[in-house]
Amino acid sequence: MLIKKAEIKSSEITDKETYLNRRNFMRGAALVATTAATGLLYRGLNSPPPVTREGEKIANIVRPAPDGSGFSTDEAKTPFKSITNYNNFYEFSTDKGGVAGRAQGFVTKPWQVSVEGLVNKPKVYDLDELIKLMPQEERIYRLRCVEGWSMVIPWVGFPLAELLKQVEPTTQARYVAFETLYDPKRMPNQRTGVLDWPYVEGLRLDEAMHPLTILATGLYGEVLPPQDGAPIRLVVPWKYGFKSIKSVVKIKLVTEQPPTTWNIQAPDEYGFYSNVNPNVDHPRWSQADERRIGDLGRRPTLMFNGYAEQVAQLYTGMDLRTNF
Ligand SMILES: Nc1nc2c(c(=O)[nH]1)N[C@H]1C(S)=C(S)[C@@H](COP(=O)(O)O)O[C@H]1N2
Ligand SMILES: [Mo]
Repeated sequence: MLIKKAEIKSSEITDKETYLNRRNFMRGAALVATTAATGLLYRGLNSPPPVTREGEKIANIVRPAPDGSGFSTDEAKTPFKSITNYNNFYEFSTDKGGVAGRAQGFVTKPWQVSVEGLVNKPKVYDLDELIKLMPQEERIYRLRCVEGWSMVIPWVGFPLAELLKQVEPTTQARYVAFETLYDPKRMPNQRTGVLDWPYVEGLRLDEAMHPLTILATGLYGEVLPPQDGAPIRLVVPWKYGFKSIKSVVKIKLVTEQPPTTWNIQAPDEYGFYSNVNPNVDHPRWSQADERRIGDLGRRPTLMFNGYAEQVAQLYTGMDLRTNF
């Protein structure tokens, strides 16, 4: 079973390499397409039309990320169109070009997030109420997928620490466990066994409290599109993209290291920590470089995805090869 699931993942890898080329190729192919057979091939391989901007503006972005704080990169932002049409969100599709179409119309109102476990003040937050409570900021972060591509995304969100402070973790709390919505009626791919549902993730408490760690509710100043994890998703910029769990409904403070979806799927390939690390290869491919979406060539991958100055001290004394 594990091997079978791992194979699905491996076919995804090929997909990322060919995405942009394929689009260009299909554009060319469409010009010479005269037969019905080619038409079929076209519909089979080409991605659905890109989702256009129709997002709702976020009203209460109270402050931009503080200047010179190292919180936002000044690298070129990845276009909205790419951020919202090249997605990993297995609840909707394992095809990165197909998520946007299948997630369209995903109903995110009302939405509740339960913050529970080892806390003095557990609470089920109504999302609208939570957003009003929290200081919403823009944070321009690099996102680096374990598959070897990256983007620069202008998120809107608030530090997870602000929320955790509200519920007062007890002294027994050492980890934070996150859970995505489980509702196969709304997330159709949850009817398949491609992953164990619901998608789960976890952080050590100090990682969760780090000021770079945010819960995002928007991007490009607009409400988060469904395909990017609406209405609220985690963003941990120094870790591989899969740690940044989407459409979160539960946040639980616990003592033991919680299970995480990709570690359950393929424990030899995906560890709990999953810090971006160019020196520790994935068993099936190098992690030394990456392709920034929109670029032709590849660039070197930076330690902790370029956030070493801010986060390296969280891991002093740890062997990052064993704790991969
Ligand atoms: N619930 C859930 N969260 C998820 C995923 C997923 O399949 N399901 N994919 C992860 C992976 S592998 C990546 S790279 C990022 C992609 O985020 P983006 O589509 O907004 O770029 O989301 C992560 N969060
Ligand atoms: Mo990913």
